[in-house]
Amino acid sequence: MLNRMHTPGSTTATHCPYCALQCGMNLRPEPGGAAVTVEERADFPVNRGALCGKGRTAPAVLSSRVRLTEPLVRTHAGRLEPATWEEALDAVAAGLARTARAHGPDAVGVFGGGGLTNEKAYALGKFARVALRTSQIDYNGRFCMSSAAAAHQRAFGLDRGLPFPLEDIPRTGCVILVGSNLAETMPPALRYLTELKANGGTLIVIDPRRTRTAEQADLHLAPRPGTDLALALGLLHLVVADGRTDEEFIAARTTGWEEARAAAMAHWPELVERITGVPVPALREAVGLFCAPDSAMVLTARGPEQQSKGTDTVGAWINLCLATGRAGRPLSGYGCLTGQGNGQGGREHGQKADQLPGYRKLTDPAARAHVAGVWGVDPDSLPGPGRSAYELLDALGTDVKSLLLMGSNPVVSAPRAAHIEDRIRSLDFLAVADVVLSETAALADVVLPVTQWAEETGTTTNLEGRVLLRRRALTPPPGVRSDLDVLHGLAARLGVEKGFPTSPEEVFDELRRASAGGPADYSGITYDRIEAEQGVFWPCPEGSTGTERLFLDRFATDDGRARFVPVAHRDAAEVPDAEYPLLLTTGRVVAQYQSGAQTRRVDELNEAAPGPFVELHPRLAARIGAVDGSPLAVTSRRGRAVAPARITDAIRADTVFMPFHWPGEGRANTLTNPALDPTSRMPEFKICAVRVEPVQGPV
Ligand SMILES: Nc1nc2c(c(=O)[nH]1)N[C@H]1C(S)=C(S)[C@@H](COP(=O)(O)OP(=O)(O)OC[C@H]3O[C@@H](n4cnc5c(=O)[nH]c(N)nc54)[C@H](O)[C@@H]3O)O[C@H]1N2
Ligand SMILES: Nc1nc2c(c(=O)[nH]1)N[C@H]1C(S)=C(S)[C@@H](COP(=O)(O)OP(=O)(O)OC[C@H]3O[C@@H](n4cnc5c(=O)[nH]c(N)nc54)[C@H](O)[C@@H]3O)O[C@H]1N2
Ligand code: SF4
Ligand SMILES: [Mo]
Repeated sequence: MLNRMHTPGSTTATHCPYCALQCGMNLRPEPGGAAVTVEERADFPVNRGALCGKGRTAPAVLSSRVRLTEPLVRTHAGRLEPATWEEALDAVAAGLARTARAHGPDAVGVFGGGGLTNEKAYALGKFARVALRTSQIDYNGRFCMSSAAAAHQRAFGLDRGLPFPLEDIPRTGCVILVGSNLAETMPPALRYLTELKANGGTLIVIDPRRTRTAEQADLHLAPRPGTDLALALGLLHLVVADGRTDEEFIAARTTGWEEARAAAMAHWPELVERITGVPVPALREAVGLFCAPDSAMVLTARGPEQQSKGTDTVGAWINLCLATGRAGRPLSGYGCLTGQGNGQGGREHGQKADQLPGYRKLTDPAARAHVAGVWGVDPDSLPGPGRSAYELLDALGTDVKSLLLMGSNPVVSAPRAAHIEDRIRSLDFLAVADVVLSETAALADVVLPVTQWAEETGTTTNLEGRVLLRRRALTPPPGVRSDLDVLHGLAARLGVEKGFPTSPEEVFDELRRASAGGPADYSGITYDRIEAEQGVFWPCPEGSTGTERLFLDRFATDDGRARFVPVAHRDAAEVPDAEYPLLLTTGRVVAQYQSGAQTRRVDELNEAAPGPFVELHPRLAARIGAVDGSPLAVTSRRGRAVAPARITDAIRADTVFMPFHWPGEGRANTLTNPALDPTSRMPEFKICAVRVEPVQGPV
């Protein structure tokens, strides 16, 4: 085993705490050793030294001015006051145990996050099932890529975001990028698209807004939000009508084509134009660009996925790839750009409601037996599947009376957030482990201050399925402990003395055994190998060198064939009407991250993106009398938000856009619709019906 302690004064090679690109960076300790500065790490292939502003400024959140450095416990007077770790952990264990005693184990909930390392996500899932014996665990990844995950499973029998490394992108012939604004959400990855174009490849971007990403496109289609399913079906219709299907591939490598073809043929181009607002000639142009070269890719992100039909929508894009033979072949395929730092690994190791480590199913008796064996418990003692994230949050205060939360800030990021905030306030007991006093942590009975990325070691799995090692570069302040320490301390207090080690590498070794033989097999991956090889791609069974490219010989289904799924367009859960005549869509800006809990504490990022706004088209602005910079009220069936107008012709005139990074009156999620996709249970963050009007007088 390599010595993973850093040498004082030397730099440590590690990864950014934020998004799924997991850019490599070097951290250099400042004199005195209490802080670090970020330096370029040119040898890491994904970003080759490039970083966005969030990554560059990430050390600001390590400084004690903005972070939590001691546990807080709510007093009888209702205030959060400093406490010792013993007092805080005792209070959490007592709070959770009290609920379980009075109402049964399923009255205790656990909510995790896709930013947690693999080790933490694994330990949290085990803690829920073994120490709390609750089925009620889910995580914010449900809000992120769950529709793509479900569609992946359905079509390919396996869910890894990208089936190929990013380095393949510049060498394919055409990329269709659906609802991804990666110029803002993964800036260093824009290089792959510029290189694609330099190599003669073409880029099609599908987004209701002309984003910085769309500006790079050879062809930009701007459909009405919520109509991507019709758009994909319309393209497939044209592919069939023009005789551009790959019959040999369909016959050799797929099943279910006849039904999927029939479903697509019901979506003729003029109908699709009417639904999407994209003119037929533009549809034809897209088909021409996609089908002309020998290879092509479709990449989706949250635009088409965060819909109440996200799974079917991604399924339609996969059908297009399969029908044209653009899957399971070099430089071709469908991929999903995952979002959070460990958006991929966080969905593999058991913090999801229906899942055991290694992407095993909680309902599969063989999976239960294997994992129970590793955990040293009776398989029958493992609970069954629980509720999905929104359903779990919605049940707080009624069926679920106490909650342990690690790695999410739902008061800002959950759909229908005012209602969820009420639910959280109605809990008997809330414990939050965080690095800062987030809006959700501020409501807790106990707040546990934890170590951060640069202060601890652990693995993440980036959007390519590449397992990476974050290394400890800095000694944490004395008052904080790691999430693994927290789970160890709580388990012991709940009577489970063994099985929750605090060493990340020990947890990883157990995760390897628990995942062995499962779909996401990590058993052949070690910290030493990751260090030596710039990451290892899963699946990686013992003795394997890892799998950079999936599906080249066979898909991961029982018969090795990809499955077409027949899908048909349907409306969003809410469509505009006389009272709410416009569509609201939501998303991100480059300088803020997620609920903003971390990035809103960095001066440089706040200067670049100081607050919420409502993006709207000049025609709409003229119609309602909106003035650039003046406050607009946006009202949906869930509530009302107020933020300044930002007038731009880069958005459709029937749609307004708000970023979701801020709490308070500009909170976009006050408005959003929690209508769920029936398969993935993804809420419809990207579409709801609203009314927009200038605010008269003082706000
Ligand atoms: N700066 C920054 N970067 C981030 C994050 C962050 O918060 N800030 N978060 C990370 C995470 S967790 C994630 S999940 C990723 C998300 O990365 P992206 O998916 O790129 O981000 P979004 O802005 O949510 O959505 C992308 C685009 O979808 C478009 N869109 C809206 N509605 C529709 C629709 O109906 N159809 C289509 N086709 N497009 C639509 C929006 O206009 C937007 O430009 O970013 C990661 N990177
Ligand atoms: N309207 C709208 N809403 C959305 C979206 C959208 O596009 N539109 N996107 C959705 C998506 S894709 C996502 S991923 C979610 C994200 O939204 P959230 O789930 O709220 O994610 P973050 O803001 O990253 O919250 C992470 C919290 O955990 C803390 N934290 C960071 N690292 C650690 C750690 O190692 N341990 C512990 N214990 N805590 C840590 C951070 O300080 C922060 O408070 O938002 C969703 N909400
Ligand atoms: S692109 Fe993502 S991983 Fe890279 S520096 Fe920015 S936030 Fe960090
Ligand atoms: Mo996400």
